[in-house]
Amino acid sequence: MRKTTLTARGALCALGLLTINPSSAQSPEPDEKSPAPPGPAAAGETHQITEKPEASITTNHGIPVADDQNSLKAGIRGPVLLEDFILREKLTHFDHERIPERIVHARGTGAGGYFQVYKSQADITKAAFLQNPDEKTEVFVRFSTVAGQAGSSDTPRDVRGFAVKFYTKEGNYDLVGNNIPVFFIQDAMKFPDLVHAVKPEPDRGFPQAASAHDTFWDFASLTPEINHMLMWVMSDRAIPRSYRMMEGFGVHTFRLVDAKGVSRFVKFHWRPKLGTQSLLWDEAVKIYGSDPDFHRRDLWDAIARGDFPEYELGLQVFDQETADKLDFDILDATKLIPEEVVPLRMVGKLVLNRNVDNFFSETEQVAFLPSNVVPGIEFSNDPLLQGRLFSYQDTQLSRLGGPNFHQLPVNSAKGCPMGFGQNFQRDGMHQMAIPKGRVSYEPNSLDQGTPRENPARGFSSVPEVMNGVKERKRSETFADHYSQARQFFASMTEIEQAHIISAFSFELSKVETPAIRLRMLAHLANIDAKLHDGVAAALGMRDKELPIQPKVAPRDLPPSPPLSILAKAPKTLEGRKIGVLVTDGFSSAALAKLREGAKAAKAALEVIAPKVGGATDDKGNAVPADRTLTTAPSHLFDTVVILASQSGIEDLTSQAPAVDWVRDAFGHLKVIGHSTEAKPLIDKAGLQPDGGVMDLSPENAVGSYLEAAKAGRVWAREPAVRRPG
Ligand code: HDE
Repeated sequence: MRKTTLTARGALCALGLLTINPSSAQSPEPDEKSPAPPGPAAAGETHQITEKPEASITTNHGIPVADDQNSLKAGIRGPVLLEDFILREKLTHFDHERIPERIVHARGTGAGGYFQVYKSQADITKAAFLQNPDEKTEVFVRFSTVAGQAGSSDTPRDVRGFAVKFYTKEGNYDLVGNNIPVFFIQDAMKFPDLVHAVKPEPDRGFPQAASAHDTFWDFASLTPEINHMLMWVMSDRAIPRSYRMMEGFGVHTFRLVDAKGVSRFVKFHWRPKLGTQSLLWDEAVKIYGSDPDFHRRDLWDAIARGDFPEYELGLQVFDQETADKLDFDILDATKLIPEEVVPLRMVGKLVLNRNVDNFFSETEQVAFLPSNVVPGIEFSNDPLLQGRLFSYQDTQLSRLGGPNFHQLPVNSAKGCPMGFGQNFQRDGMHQMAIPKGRVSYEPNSLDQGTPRENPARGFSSVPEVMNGVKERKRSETFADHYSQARQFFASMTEIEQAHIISAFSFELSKVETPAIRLRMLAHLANIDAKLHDGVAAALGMRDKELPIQPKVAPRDLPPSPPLSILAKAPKTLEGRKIGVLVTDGFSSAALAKLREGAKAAKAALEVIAPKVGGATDDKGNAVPADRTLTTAPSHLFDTVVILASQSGIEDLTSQAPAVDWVRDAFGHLKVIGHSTEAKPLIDKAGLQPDGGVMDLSPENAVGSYLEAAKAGRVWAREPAVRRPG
């Protein structure tokens, strides 16, 4: 039965506030056990009535509503009366239910949880939430795609947002990052152009959630600083398997300041406990259609079943001397500091253990502001970051309708006693607080109880000498646009390199203007010959481009293995999903062994049957299905099993969805387990079984299958099913 969220009217009136409190839910709802009583309006209709005043539906002004089904009319078949304030209020509120979606990162999903530091970080920062390992700081996290509108799908090729709001004792700290450690551009001045280029083209309104179109690549090909980021976006990082299996990065260089006022530079990293894993492009495309909510469902389901996603916070802390030795500028957001140069210090864990109660109130209304920092954390002069410090506050004014958006529950500083903030700012749209007294200014002598400045604990910026010529220019130290792009490609495994070549080829094949494709090929030639030649061959446009002369000649930097996902992929099924396709008469013993193994490996297992009612096993037991063949294609699972019986296999082999199910699983490089009886389906799909296709009938075969599945995809199969390009 659905949870009701009606608030007791008495409490509502007494507080004068609309506190939505599920635990006070009293309104009866119909379910199979308690059918709703017939209402007064029309015999035979079912709706819900109550005689308890505290359970009444009311208007927004607290007036109880007698009939929520019918409008007030002049004559039963006559026109509706303007007098009907109940109808007018209901429609007016509905008409204004939507707020503007985010200009970027419109599609996302959120969850609550906590952050806990492993041990005091007092040697590098005075930030209160990084001191006490016994203390948990409440957080709200929102993951997102960037380009698509709020109703788009979860799995396009795109950057993912990874925004964390820490409700600390010293106010809210927002670490508003992405799953990629560098960015497209170096200066905030170019952000509107970048976003206009990637969003649907303005005349036609498409494509949705896709960079594979002319305006994006036109802009990209004319913006050399974008090249490093393009390598990441064309890599598997841009198609994560799950928000639970994705790294996060603060991108910019920030500063940490300790209690003595010593400041050091820092880069922020999030590392998922489940390891980093990506989809294959063909999977991502198919998931786009079969489950557009793939990532938000995955996060919701994991939290709901108690598998709380966890991430470690890692810091790269370095001083000015180290910064001076680097061959790039730490203020340039298109560059990263390899872990070999400045290693990560793992300082604490983030645990997501709460699904939201209401998507709109929390996930939609949350407002992240990179300008929200607490004492002990400060900004660098990165010009991209500096622009962000303005933009986020500004965008909330139109998105959330005024200057009091910080009072929305999800945005309020709930970690500290001040909640809504404590100062002399007043009034404005949607003011929820009722400040008392005569004094709304400072300094004042009329009310000694009003708040005062706090030089000891208050936020103060670390002193920094500033002198320079006022000029609108890009620093020469930002000019090397190719070396780290080349380093990224060189750090990938062969498989990952092939995927990057395929992604460029796919995207550029969708570009209609040949000159744009040629300009991009010229950039790729500056990055890596293998990359260039692979893409040029796939486009069929070899040797036609004019060279682009880099301002700074690209250098060969040493490969950095942590940049590769596959090089550090964990061998585990934890948090992954096994899909088991069954037919009537399937082996109950095999399913039991699979369930046991899945449990031990902390994997989820779903039973898929041709019909939603389930199937009957070889012992005559009815086994319910979690999903059906058509609602659960194999691309929704990490590994699959076909437990068909002799009598059931004939039906499966005659159905295209079943043949596609196994063919796709093979094409997506999954480990496939099957009963001996299921072999005809593999033959029908025309597959050449390899070591990743395993008969589960022999003794111990289920154990071997689970071990093989822990290794992830059967990468050795890829050259046989797909070539780069
Ligand atoms: Fe954002 N960005 N951004 N961005 N960004 C927004 O803020 C902006 C940048 C990021 O889940 C907007 O509240 C500018 C880098 C995330 O609610 C907007 C510039 C990084 C989210 C905005 C950048 C990000 C946003 C849209 C260049 C990674 C979603 C709605 C100067 C470090 C937060 C909103 C959420 C959202 C502006 C560049 C991450 C328009 C001007 C770099 C994760 O204010």
